[in-house]
Amino acid sequence: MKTALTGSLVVCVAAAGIAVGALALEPGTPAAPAAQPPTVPAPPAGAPAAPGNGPYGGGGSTPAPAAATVQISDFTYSVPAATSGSSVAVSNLDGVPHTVTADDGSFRSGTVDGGATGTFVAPAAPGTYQFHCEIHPQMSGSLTVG
Ligand SMILES: [Cu+2]
Repeated sequence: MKTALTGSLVVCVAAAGIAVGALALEPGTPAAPAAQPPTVPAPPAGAPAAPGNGPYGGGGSTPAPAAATVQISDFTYSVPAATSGSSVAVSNLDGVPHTVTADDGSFRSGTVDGGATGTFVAPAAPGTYQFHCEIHPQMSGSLTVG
């Protein structure tokens, strides 16, 4: 019995060995696959127009063609700085006519009806110019020309 048992074990071991050998002879994992494709680079970041530079702006860097507008409301002037020699608009928000007339006569808008818009040309020489309304002497303001 003992011998038989041993023989059986041997057979089993041999069988196992054969099985192992068969496994070892089987083709293993295929060779390393072909070179992997290089990492696909991220799509180039195009150069879309930077926001704010489009035709609709947004950056506020493009001044309106009319360099400045004097607003008149409630018999009061709202005066921005003006560029020498530039055209300055006069927007009369009141219901009555006004004028923008330089005290020294260097510029004058003429009569600007209520709700209308007029213009005058800022003096060429930089400085601060006092002006008034020819229709309402109590109205006055100053225009800084640079
Ligand atoms: Cu007036």
